[in-house]
Amino acid sequence: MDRLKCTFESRESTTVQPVSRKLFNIMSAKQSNLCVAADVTKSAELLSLAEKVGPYICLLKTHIDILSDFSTEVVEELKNIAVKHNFLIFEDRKFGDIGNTVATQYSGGPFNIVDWADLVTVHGLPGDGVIKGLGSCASGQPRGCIIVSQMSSSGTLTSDEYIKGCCKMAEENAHFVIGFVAQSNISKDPRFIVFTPGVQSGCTSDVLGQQYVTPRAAVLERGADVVIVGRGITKSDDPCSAAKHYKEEAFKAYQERITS
Ligand code: 5FU
Repeated sequence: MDRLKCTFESRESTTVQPVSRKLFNIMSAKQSNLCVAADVTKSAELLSLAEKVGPYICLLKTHIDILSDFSTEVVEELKNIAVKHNFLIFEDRKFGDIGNTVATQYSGGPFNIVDWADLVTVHGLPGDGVIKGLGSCASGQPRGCIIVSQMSSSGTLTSDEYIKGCCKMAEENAHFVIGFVAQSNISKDPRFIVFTPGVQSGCTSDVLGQQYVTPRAAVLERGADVVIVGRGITKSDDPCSAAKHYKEEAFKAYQERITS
């Protein structure tokens, strides 16, 4: 079974990983493969954005450490909004240290990420101790991670060998790894979900090395399952309509892909 040709619905039954299953289910039910990168710096902005884009997304991605006024209340409120609009929460923490350190970062500190984020990102660089460390904190809650295998930024150091290593790590730790952040079709395995950031229509880069492709190119040319859109939505005059537009574009491209 080639990942690119399977429906999200059919892929749900290829895995027992609880967060993957839930995400496939949401993507099919909401007809959305859009993740919004909610890169805002105030809690009120984060909650207001989540309410506006909630109906159109399968996932909301946070960088919780950029909030200048973080409190446990904001994540409680975010969890309520996620339940209300049926999306998952994804903290893009990019854990990249030894297992023991990431375990304490995940389940402690000011953010206690394991308590509220369904998904987090990890770098493959440390080896699979990073995954085992995070997995040791989940204590029965449905949690998972995504391996950052390729980045969207110019000059990224992710060689082919590195990417292969990340894929092997995912296969060997499929109870906790649900997929990859990638810019190309790095895995045919229908269990794994490919998330592609660096997506925006009508803009090809920013001034700090970010590189963009359109949602259509991400899904049809690069093999994205989920497109991650940040400023294309958050900086738009109307984030709600922008989210609706990206949702429709990305899902249409996915439908074309599975039927072509
Ligand atoms: F792993 C990656 C990557 O390779 N590129 C990214 O851009 C993650 N990102 C994140 O996606 C980045 O940290 C932002 O949160 C988001 C992209 O935001 P933009 O505003 O659409 O450029």
